[in-house]
Amino acid sequence: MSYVDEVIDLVVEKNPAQPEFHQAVKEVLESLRVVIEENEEAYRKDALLERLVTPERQLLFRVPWVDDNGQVHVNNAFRVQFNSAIGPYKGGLRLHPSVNLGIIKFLGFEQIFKNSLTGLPIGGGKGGSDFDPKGKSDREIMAFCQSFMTELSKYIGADTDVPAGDIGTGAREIGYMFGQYKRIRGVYEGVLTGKGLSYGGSLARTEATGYGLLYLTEEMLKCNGHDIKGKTVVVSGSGNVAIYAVQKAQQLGAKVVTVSDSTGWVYDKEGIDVALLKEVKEVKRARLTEYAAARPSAEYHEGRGVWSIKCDVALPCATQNELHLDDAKELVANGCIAVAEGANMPTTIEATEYLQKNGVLFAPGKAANAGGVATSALEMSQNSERLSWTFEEVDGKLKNIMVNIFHNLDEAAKKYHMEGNYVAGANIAGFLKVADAMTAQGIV
Ligand code: NDP
Ligand code: 2IT
Repeated sequence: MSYVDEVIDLVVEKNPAQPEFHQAVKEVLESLRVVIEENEEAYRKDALLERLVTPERQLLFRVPWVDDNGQVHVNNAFRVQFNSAIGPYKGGLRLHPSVNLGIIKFLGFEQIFKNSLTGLPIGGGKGGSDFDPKGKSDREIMAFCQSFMTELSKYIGADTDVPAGDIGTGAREIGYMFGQYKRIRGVYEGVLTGKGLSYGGSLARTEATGYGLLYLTEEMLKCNGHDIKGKTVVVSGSGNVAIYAVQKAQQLGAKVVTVSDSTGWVYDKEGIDVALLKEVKEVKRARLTEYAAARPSAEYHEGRGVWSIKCDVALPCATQNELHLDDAKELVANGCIAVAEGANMPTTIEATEYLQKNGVLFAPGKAANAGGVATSALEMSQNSERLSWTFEEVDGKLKNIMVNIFHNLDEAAKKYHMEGNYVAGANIAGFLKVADAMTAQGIV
């Protein structure tokens, strides 16, 4: 049996009931086959793949907190420190009821390659909790964040592990966590990114993932003879990534006609009104029904349906496995030319293969959404030198990073005779740097 198949089987056997983790490992290892086969003897001897798929450290802890009625709740929390070959662990914290160890491991595994692709010195990690921030008061959110950080603070630090936001964790949560870390550890350092601007945050971090997604999409389209200008775009999600993807797409001259949340979706034939979307989602923390109620050109639909709208470009920006094979078929039938993943692993393996087989340009999340973590690394640099750069400076570096990422994928795919297969390109380019660093550092 080939080394790749052996390790995939091992992962499935040793990590039962973690389907998302299996999926992420399969997707990466399958596309590394050619590279692994070239070096099979050396990699096997060093158990390089077994080490790559096994986190360096996994922290599981309980988070007790008190609600506004005096009732105590207990949540499960996780921090998976996956791989530190090229830098301190770096990756977000997800707060969502669906969070479990398998979800955090899939995200942490993806993060290794994504962080490598940025070209910056950051290793892979991820964390979070099954806490549901929806409907909680500010005091309840603070109580949870403080209790969570009371335990997490023992394991992180500006040079060891630097968490950030993800689903359910935004500026408010990062603020409460930073305050508690500083209080417990007594150190003022860049231990978290996505901080507020008044206490060490970076300009353009809020916008970075969505903007970066569009910079990469623009470059991918350009290199394939298309222009983002004038294109019709469908976006899923309406959180941090989706909002700034909509904004940048519009700035580049595209028309974005959809957004969604976990209960429904909006089709706005006039194009999404970003100011209204921000008011509904960032200020009021309300549902999309409020957007539709305030906007005569918008239709609201319950359930899912974004991918049924005719478009040129589709940008899944909500969550994992939200774009299925049937959706891919509908996109192709409607003439979609490009899909770029703002979320982590939003497209199922079958849907990805269908899109690629049918000539749709496909940019995987670990490349397309790397602008968020790349800008987090820029926040770390600013914290280290105790300076803040201007918005234009950060945004300019972000754009360069995204354009470079695209060319690195493109070249890696060409080098291994898979031209246009950006999934393989991303996995290969991300892997080679990590494998080289792991090999150089010996058996650790
Ligand atoms: P937010 O919490 O800001 O927004 C998440 C959005 O996705 C909301 O609209 C939410 O709807 C929707 N959503 C979440 N879970 C589900 C679900 N199970 N089913 C349907 N809709 C869902 O998160 P972000 O925008 O930060 O993250 C979105 C994606 O982007 C995630 O995959 C994340 O890992 C990824 N990502 C984020 C980065 C960042 O910098 N923030 C960087 C790189 C990737 P509702 O409000 O109803 O729950
Ligand atoms: O998935 C991701 O890359 C993030 N949630 C951002 C991580 C970070 O450290 O900024």
